[in-house]
Amino acid sequence: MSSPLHSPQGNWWIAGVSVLEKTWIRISVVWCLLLFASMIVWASYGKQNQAGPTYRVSTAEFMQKVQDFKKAGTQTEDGIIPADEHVYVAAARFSFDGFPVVLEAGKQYQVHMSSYDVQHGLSIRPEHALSKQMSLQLLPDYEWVLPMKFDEPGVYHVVCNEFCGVGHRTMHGSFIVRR
Ligand SMILES: [Cu+2]
Repeated sequence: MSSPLHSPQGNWWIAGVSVLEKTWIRISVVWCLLLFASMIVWASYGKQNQAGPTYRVSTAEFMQKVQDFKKAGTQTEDGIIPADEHVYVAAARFSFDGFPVVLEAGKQYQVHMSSYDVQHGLSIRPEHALSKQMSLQLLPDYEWVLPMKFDEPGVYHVVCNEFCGVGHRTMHGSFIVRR
């Protein structure tokens, strides 16, 4: 009787592989190949894929864009940014720039994002459903333009989800979505 508590006897290392073990190896190889092939399907049809183009941009250039966005006064009388408008937000150690952003529910916006220094995260969580979360990564020198639409009005908290230093936990922003 073989037990893991006792040393195996004889030339156990050249004993043939059992049929059961061979079958499981075959099944796992086929499964690996299937998953590998389905990456092509996910990449083509998956809804989880990153959307929107990314451009090279210098930190100074993007800082200017965010400042221009904040100064532009594109908000309507009730403080809401009109649909299809371009929104510029950035992350830096240890705060976000450009927030709070007031948008209209159900309308699409082109959100331009970047970082002024190191890699940061940008997680968006609705206050009314904190278990829902969208997590993005922001990189310095890249301007990422992502079309965004918030279906329901409310406050959507923005936090950094990429540890970026001692003040990481103080990084907050918000999208305020109104009807
Ligand atoms: Cu951070």
